[in-house]
Amino acid sequence: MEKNFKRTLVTCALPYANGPVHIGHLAGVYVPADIYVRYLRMKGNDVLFICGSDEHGVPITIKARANGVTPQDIVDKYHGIIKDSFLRLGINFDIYSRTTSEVHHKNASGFFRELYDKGEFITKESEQYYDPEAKTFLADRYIVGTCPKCGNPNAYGDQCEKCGSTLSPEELIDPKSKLSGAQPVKKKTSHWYLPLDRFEPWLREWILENHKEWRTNVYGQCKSWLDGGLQPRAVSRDLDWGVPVPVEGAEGKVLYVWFDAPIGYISNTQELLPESWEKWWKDEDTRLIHFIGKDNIVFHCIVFPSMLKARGGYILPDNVPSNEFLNLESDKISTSRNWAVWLNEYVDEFPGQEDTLRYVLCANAPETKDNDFTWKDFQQRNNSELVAILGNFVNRAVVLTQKYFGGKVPANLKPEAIDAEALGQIPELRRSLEANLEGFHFREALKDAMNIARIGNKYISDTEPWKVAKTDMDRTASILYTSLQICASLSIAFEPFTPFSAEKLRGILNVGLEAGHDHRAGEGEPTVNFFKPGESRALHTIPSGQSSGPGRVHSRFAAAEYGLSPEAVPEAPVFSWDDLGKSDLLPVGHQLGEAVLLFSKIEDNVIEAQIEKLNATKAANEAAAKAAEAEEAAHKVEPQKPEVTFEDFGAMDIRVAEVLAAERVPKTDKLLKLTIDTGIDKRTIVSGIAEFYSPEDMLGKKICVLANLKPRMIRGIESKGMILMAKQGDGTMRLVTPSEAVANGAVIG
Ligand code: B3M
Ligand code: ZN
Repeated sequence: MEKNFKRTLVTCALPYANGPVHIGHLAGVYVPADIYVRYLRMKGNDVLFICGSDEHGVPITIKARANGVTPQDIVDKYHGIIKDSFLRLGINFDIYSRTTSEVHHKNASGFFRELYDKGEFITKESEQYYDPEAKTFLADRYIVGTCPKCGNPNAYGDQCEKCGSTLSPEELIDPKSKLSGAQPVKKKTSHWYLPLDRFEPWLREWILENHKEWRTNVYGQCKSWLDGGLQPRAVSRDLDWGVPVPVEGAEGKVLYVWFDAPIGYISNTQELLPESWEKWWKDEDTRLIHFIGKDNIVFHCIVFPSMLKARGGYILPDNVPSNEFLNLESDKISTSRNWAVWLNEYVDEFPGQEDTLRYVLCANAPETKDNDFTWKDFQQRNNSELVAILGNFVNRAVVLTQKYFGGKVPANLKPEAIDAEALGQIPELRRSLEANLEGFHFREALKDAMNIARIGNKYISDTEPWKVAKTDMDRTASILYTSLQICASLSIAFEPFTPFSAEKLRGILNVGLEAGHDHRAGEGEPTVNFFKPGESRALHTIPSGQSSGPGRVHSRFAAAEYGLSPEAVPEAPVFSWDDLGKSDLLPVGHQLGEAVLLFSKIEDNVIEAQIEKLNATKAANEAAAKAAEAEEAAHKVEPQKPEVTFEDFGAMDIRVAEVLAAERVPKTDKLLKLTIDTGIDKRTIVSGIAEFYSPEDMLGKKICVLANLKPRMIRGIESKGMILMAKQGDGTMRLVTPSEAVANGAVIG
């Protein structure tokens, strides 16, 4: 059922603007999406690449409260950080906007209103927790209490982070509002629901029958949701942060964040292309692809499509590639535990090594199962793959050409079979690379690209031009000619994966690339990114109408743009994707650029510093966990003992007494010898309280004693009776003393 689409709309999950983006997000969503988009553009497809920040939702309001700032402050801060760091990693969205934008508020509001007017919603009244002091309804996250499963006193109304149980606020023991500390009360509230059950038969057919090609994890999740039966889902919330519900009498209610966020894809398209956005969302010839994380599957495959279907006239996703999770050093990535590699920190700490991260995250992408990121693996892949294979090969080919042929591509004077053999393997790898990219198998695709470099590296090692040069310059010329042709293919194949290095390589080879057109400049004629040979990134564009395929035409155009005469532009070839695998890409006599290193080695101390940073985080987390445990233990209460009779209790003679003298029992840590006045007599008691009280503390204290306990010899001292102590959950003990003046000998009971 392959359909020929005219254009492709690619969206990436909108990251929550309550923290920076980390490697888990990148590996799961943004790196693969960017690879895919770059590839399609190079193939000449018309692609629109949409993303933005998700700026509503309860976690943002909670973070704002915790920091004593407004939600707007939080989203302003993180939107800026996220946007900037994506750009610095070369994730080239056509637009990265935000759901607090005016366009989005209007659009999301309008979307709701349309469904409302069409009668697509049902309303339901329910009882929800309400904070009578703060006078507001409480989101589940705003209610804390004791977990009924594990006793954690700080469980949330939706989840216990200690034992991982999913909870509802009703289940919490002793629930409290996070806002005021007040005990929440149940109050009636009414909300709008999208009756997903109505869409179930249609969803079954659309997904289970017509999209069997979706990844097994995606298809499987959809199937289990559908098999479990769909329920109406609330699309509004009682909250003051979000898109207000555009209905009379809905004061204090906003759209549920998962209702408004996916509409953000449409809003951001509208913001970028106010005149022509509809063709991207309403024309059946547009292919829509959502790149998402696995925790977003239900929203993108079931809820959002139902919303679009209810609205009518919109296209639906053709595929929803979703990855599993990436772990960090064998531990789950966690924002709250700061267990992550943050993109904004990475781009600051590894300038010029953006591609290493892109490469490692793709090589290690959790496509079919959860995967682990380790700094050692990161170093290893950089040093023994990027540096030792790709970088080393290119460097040898170019440096030797500089050395023997003045940096000009030599003529193929003395070809041998091994040359054709090496070059002959590339077209097959290209086919595999394309099939893998088109099938969303990015790890495999990267292996294909890397295998081209392996072929080159092996070829140059086997042919040893540095030795041949001593005796046979004609043969040396052929070897370097062949090597440089492989380099030219690499400059094309690596553009989707490691765009900074691919561009550097084109500078070294002194060539250009047709990277396809984007829409960053907004409307109008699609344009072709022209990478001027040897010049740094992105540059200038020329109207696509004037581009007529690969060749030298483009450099002439560039010349004109730079005010040069076409003749002044050297014979610089400009490649397109279709050139990948050709064996005569670089013409004889073509002057190469400067031989700079493509990748640099990452030293042990750099990796150690990163591991050190994680260890510090781990230590801080452990200290915090310990403190929490101690706090919890202090509140732990022993279960009740078996029943006793009135008589059992009455048999005990408990009295108030006074400490007359106190000293340590020699050679013990725990024992105090006390002389006490019981009202009946003065006697000696040995008590194990020296850990908590010094002899001076005890002097003159009124205490309670069990007076008729059978005497015992302790360390050679006869102890007559026992002092009553209160033992706390953490094992510490405090004296039980009468709170008012009581005479010695007074009987307790
Ligand atoms: N912000 C959730 C997430 O980052 C959410 C994605 C929205 S996509 C419309 O997991
Ligand atoms: Zn729990």
